[in-house]
Amino acid sequence: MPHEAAVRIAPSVMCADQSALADEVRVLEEVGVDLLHFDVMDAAFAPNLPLGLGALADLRRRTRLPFDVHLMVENNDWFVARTAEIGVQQIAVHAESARHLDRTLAGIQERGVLAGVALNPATPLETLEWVLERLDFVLLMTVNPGFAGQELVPAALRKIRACREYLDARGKCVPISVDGNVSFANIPSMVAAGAGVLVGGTSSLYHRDGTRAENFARTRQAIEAGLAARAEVDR
Ligand code: S6P
Ligand code: MG
Repeated sequence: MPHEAAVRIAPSVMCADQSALADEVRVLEEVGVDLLHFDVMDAAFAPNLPLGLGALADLRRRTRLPFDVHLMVENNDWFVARTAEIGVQQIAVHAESARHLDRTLAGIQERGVLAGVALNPATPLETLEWVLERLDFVLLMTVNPGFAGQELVPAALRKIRACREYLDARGKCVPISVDGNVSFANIPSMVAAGAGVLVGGTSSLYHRDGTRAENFARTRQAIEAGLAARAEVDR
């Protein structure tokens, strides 16, 4: 499998204490996370409203970490314009809500932002076929969008593996982000299957039993186990 070896860690900021986000971002930067994952919803496409654009803009001024925005909204183009203005580094839009997916991805890239397509658990990988040229990354939902603390959907690992094979077969070395129940227990298999970015929520980075630093170390250990398993398969 010719995919990238480094696996990056992206904490899901909606899982933090929302009254202390500035401190939270400082701690995450100190422990060494790679990027910050922001779930932006409209209570329509996904039934929740965790983070507002004002908070996103204020946090943008407080850290150098790249911002990874996961849009779960109906009006993608409006949110793309607003979040790009804030200075985020990558934006994923859901294929299920984008009426003009190609145009929306082009609009993200024209603003100098990396463009990703997010797929719900039941959405086929073939949805990516005619936007491959626009794709900077793929975000695979391994739970149904809206909430933290859910169980992995049954087909999650099979889909990560299939997605890696699908992209590799087409010469697309772009990373696959995985989002939903990316737990200490699930990380090794997710990484072995080809996950390149781990969105960490209540089941890993925000696990209630550990500090952020302890959870980060456990996440790294789980990644190493996954990379070792991946190397075995590649041999
Ligand atoms: C859910 C959202 C996610 C969650 C994350 C929570 O719609 O896209 O980013 O915040 O999945 O992680 P966990 O470990 O609680 O499932
Ligand atoms: Mg997300």
